[in-house]
Amino acid sequence: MPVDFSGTWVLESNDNFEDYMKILNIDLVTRKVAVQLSQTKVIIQDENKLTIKTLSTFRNYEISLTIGEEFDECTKGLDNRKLKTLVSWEGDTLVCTQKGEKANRGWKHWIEGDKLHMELYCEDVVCRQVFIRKK
Ligand code: ECB
Repeated sequence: MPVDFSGTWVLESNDNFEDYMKILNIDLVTRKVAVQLSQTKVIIQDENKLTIKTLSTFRNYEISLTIGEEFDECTKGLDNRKLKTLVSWEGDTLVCTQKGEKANRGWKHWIEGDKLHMELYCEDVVCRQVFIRKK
């Protein structure tokens, strides 16, 4: 296990989230609500098993997976698409590819100090999120 992402992480900055939602065809009213939200990531990492909960006052989203094994993801409550998802290690970075209707879709997570970094990408759009570890 290169790095342990386990913990509770609170959103500190959310760069370009609006364009990420647009490229996923999220409607205007939902975007206006979602862009204002604080998000909290609760991550449980146990060997090669990973649970990531993304929590907010509006909607929650949770995935559980085995690193290195492709699985079926349905982004229920987000853009409601079906994906073939694979999460792997690239050094100390967790890299996710989400194969489906949208090209070049995925995300990356890495840790710098007490910050959890995330890049969410789809087609030519990149959203950058930074979370701070909750004590
Ligand atoms: C779940 C909190 C955000 C709720 C936003 C509600 C509506 C917006 C609809 C779609 C926007 C697309 C994504 C929302 C952004 C973050 C949610 C999880 C993104 C993700 O794939 O996180 C991975 C990696 O941490 C784990 O699922």
